[in-house]
Amino acid sequence: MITLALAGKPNCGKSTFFKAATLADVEIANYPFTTIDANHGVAYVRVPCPCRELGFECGQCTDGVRFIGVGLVDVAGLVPDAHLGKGLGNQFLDHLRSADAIIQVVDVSGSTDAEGNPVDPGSHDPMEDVRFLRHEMAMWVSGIIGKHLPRLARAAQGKESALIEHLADALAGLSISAEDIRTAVDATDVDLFKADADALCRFSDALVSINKPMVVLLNKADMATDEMLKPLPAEMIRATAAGELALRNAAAAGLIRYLPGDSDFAEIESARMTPQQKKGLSLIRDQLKRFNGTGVQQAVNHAVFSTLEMIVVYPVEDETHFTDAKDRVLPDAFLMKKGSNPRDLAFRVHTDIGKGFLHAIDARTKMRIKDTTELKDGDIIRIVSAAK
Ligand SMILES: Nc1nc2c(ncn2[C@@H]2O[C@H](COP(=O)(O)OP(=O)(O)O)[C@@H](O)[C@H]2O)c(=O)[nH]1
Ligand SMILES: [Mg+2]
Repeated sequence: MITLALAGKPNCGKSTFFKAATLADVEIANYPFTTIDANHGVAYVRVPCPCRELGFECGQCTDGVRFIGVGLVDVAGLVPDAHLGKGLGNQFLDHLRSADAIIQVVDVSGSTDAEGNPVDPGSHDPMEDVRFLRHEMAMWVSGIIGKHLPRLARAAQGKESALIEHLADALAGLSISAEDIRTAVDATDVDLFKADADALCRFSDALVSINKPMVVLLNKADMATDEMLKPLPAEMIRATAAGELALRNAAAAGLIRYLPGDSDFAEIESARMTPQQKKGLSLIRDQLKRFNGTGVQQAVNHAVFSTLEMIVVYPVEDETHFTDAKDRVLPDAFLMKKGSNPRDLAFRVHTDIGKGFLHAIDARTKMRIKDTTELKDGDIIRIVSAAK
């Protein structure tokens, strides 16, 4: 499963985001180090379900909206110099290992300092936090590489390709591949045999951005003025994790109708709401209008579809009725890397189906497609396999 990690300093709203996105019960409190262990949960990407476009109801989606699971890890707060063991130090960086991408949560209201302690709103520059996380990770990777490099360089006897292979073995625990290393070498022009500490940092920084791409979430935007937000890069997602959590709780309690990622909600039990609840919801509605949603769903979707370049593919066994053997309509939705082909899909369904792969059929056109055809987002595919 694709895994996203929530990283950032203490008190920026990671656990609030995690709880909202997973509806899991984790501690949320206004002091540093609330989350001591990484919390693993399941969040969802939101996509339009193909059943509506095809003119039927599949029974697997909510009003034509499909939610597909991705792993989410709530990494406990990182403070500057964590790579030197400050705060809870390397333990947190270790939690980032298996992540495919990182959602960096930033307190954009500027009401917490670099270590997450409450300060006057607007008195801390959020861009400082954006820079520090990348730096911490680069320094951490650089430390690991520096420890192994002299020995590996001797073993490689001047051959760069051998050194890259050895380094990939040493970094396998961080899910960094030889290909990632090669890309970082090419991007920085660093000679790994002669690299000094500076060059190694530069190289590590490139390696981290290739291997752990980041989406920046400007959280607590509800407490930030337009003037504070305006200068910040447009690709950074304006968000209110607390708003999303309140909406999901209200929806779970049956008070409102709201699907994660909606840009508005409908009140369905107005009579049951206290004046406070009404007021709270109305304030959240202002933020929904201001940012066209709470930013939580947008961040998960952005990480999966833009940053990681995934597509959604629907495998079926019967291309006429879009069903599986149990007559379930559009039973599965798989996230696959862009560039995947029908054979990759067959292996994803089952190793035996992959091994017995014969050909594939596009269920929309009922036409056979080549095993080398690149799958498109939203494709519905029947795999014909010798294995059944
Ligand atoms: N105003 C506002 N407060 C938030 C938001 N998200 C989280 N908070 C508050 O910030 C504090 C720290 O949140 P928490 O999720 O525990 O932060 P963590 O240490 O990064 O996990 C809590 O008091 C939250 O209620 C938000 O979007 N807006
Ligand atoms: Mg926390």
